[in-house]
Amino acid sequence: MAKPLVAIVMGSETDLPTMDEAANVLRENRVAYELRILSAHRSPDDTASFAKTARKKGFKVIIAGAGGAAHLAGVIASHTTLPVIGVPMETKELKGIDSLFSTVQMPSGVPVATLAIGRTGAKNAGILALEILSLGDKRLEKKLDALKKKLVESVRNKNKK
Ligand code: RP5
Repeated sequence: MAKPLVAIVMGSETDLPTMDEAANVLRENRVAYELRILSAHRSPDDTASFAKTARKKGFKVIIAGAGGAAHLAGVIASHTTLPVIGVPMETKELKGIDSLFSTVQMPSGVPVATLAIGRTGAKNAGILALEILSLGDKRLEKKLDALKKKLVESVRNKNKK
């Protein structure tokens, strides 16, 4: 089994159906990843220790999804220099606006690359992770080129009906 390059972390197992979108992209492109439940509020010490050791363990990118007062991606980014991609979960009460604002509004010096709310953001997080990894990986560069072509075709095909 290849060493995981991407860590997909989430605040709760209730985030898993959304974060699976990121995992699917990585699996389809044969990139090894690790899934983990870590909470900035419920298990703060475990979250910090994961973030502090992630680079040494060989991870290249961290995708962090959380909802509500969504501090997971930001807390992780505060403890690592790896790129952190944030995915705001959709929430029942505020439709994910709460998650979006608390993930995206990071202070100067601590970036989190925050994507769209919910499944779209999770899928794009998987693709963005591939793009980061492709900087040093020709196989992934080709896969991403193919993905772009597929997108173009899918729009063109709509006009052929
Ligand atoms: C956050 O609180 C999690 O990321 C989740 O989106 C939200 C609700 O968690 P549960 O109460 O469903 O475990 O920490």
